[in-house]
Amino acid sequence: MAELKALIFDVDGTLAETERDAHRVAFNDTFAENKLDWDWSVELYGELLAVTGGKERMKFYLERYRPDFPRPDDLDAFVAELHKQKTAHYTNLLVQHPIPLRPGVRRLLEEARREGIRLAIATTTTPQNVTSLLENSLAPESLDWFEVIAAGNAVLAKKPAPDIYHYALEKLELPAENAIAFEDSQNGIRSAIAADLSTLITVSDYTRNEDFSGALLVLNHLGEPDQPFTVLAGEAGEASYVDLAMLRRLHKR
Ligand code: XBP
Ligand code: MG
Repeated sequence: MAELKALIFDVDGTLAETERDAHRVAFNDTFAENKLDWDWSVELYGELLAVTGGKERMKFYLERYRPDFPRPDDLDAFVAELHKQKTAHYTNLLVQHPIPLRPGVRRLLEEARREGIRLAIATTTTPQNVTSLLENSLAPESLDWFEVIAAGNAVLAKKPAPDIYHYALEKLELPAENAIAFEDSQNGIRSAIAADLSTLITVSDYTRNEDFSGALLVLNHLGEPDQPFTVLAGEAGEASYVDLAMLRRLHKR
């Protein structure tokens, strides 16, 4: 069996619960500022998350929910400008109100660093958003903890396409069998599995009822010594929090 050499993390929903109180709020602030009568409720946003990527999500919203909205001549440019503003709102928001990392994330990243396990990120979100989350919620220099940050438009086809994971593996110069992916959503696991990666799921607020067939394990979170995880699907053995020893055991199976 191949050795475990790298951990590849999704960002939104996996490292932190960023969707409802950060991405969604940044979209709504942008819409209000542009005097658009678009207001994404917590519930509607859950439906819009079916489409990954902020620009793609806005276009999906117009198609699905707003046939009445008069389309500008250049819709792509219009959406791109809104998205630029949304990114500015989002990154400011994370400075003003840092979103905490999910249980076990910091501990596992720190253990991986101590043990020489390589770290990477594979996400749909914009690179500035990753930087802002890491700097404000992990550590000011923590961007350097990751050898590869595969994000946003680095690839043409976003998740659930495998492209962003292929890209991350290519940059790591590793075959998929040497890594484990961490995801929180069905789009995410579809992307990782299509790139042949073993995938551990920690469900998030918006994704707990999604289909995670093919996951190595489905947990409520990574757990801490004083905050055990709950197993939602799969076999975790005796462990009550995810550490490298447990990941190596899972990876061997
Ligand atoms: C995350 C996303 C992102 C963010 C918005 O998906 O879908 O689109 O909601 O980011 P995943 P941008 O966790 O699967 O990577 O607005 O920067 O596109
Ligand atoms: Mg995610």
